[in-house]
Amino acid sequence: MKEKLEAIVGKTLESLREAHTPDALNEIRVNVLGKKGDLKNLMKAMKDVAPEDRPRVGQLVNEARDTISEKLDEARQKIELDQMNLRMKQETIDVTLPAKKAEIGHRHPNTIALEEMERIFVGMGYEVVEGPEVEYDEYNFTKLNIPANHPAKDEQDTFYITKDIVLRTQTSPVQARRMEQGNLPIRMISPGRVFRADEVDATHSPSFHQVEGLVIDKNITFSDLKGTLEEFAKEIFGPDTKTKFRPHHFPFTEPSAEMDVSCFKCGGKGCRFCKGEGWIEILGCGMVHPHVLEMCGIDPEQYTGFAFGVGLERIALLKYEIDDMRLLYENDARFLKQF
Ligand code: 2U9
Repeated sequence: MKEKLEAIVGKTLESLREAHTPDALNEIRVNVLGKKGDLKNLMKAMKDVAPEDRPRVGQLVNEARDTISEKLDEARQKIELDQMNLRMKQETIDVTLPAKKAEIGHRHPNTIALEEMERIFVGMGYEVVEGPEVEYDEYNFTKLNIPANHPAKDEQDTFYITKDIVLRTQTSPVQARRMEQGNLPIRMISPGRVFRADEVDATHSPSFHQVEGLVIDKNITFSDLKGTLEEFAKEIFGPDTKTKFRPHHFPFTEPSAEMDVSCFKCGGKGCRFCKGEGWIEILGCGMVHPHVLEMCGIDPEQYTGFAFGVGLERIALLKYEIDDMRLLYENDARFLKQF
């Protein structure tokens, strides 16, 4: 019996030396100490031991079990330590490496300019209304006094989805829809993306942004238009800014004008920035054409109104002195961070 026990202990210690994983240890534990393990099997042979020898043999079995348990525990601790050391080696962090910088984005110059414009007009009591970029030809052209075969349709040549549906060339259809809803008076601006079949260059892009404005009420006159846009110019380009209105033509306004502002670089004397003119063209505007009012369900005998349209990129380029529109679309954070 004693020899058998010593053989089991010896064999177990030998296999423990070969075991390098918790699974291997577990297997040894089950094979030796388990229900059907070597020690249990040996215990079954107790019945063959003389009764007077049984206590001594029992003690030997207990000692053998204790030794094996102890060695198993030691082996487990050693394996855990080895695994930990290996992980520590593999997962070492090089604290001398430069840390990865968290890149923080920046508001786009268009967004900064738009928020500035919204602040100015909301301050004057205007609502900000957005609308669909894909529009019916009817809302983009016809209701704005640009019927089929009108030459202005050529100027604003756009992308057709179907014969009747286009990518809008202006945000005016948003105002036309608002007018149809009634609920007068109206004081609104409609910012958004517009599309034209233009070639890309320093001042053109097939997709750009506009902010259009519309005021409809009783007794609105050209002086309301001038006062409002003068105030806007002073707010956005500085209090010393002067304005000049030149006659122009748009199908949807009558009379129509373009507004120039005095050059905010040279104060109007003429410099490289304003190409020696002293003035910079900013926006188009005019009194809403009575026929447009009518087509949008408003009685031109009772109501009048003014409208204007600004290229958002144009404002951003001027305000931040950027000389090429393409820079606005490259998404280069080093460029965008400057504004
Ligand atoms: C309705 C009636 C009239 C909007 C207007 C302009 C003048 C204008 C251009 C500025 C630069 C377009 O982005 S741009 O190329 N816009 O000159 N827009 S008046 O007039 C309207 C709008 C809606 C119902």
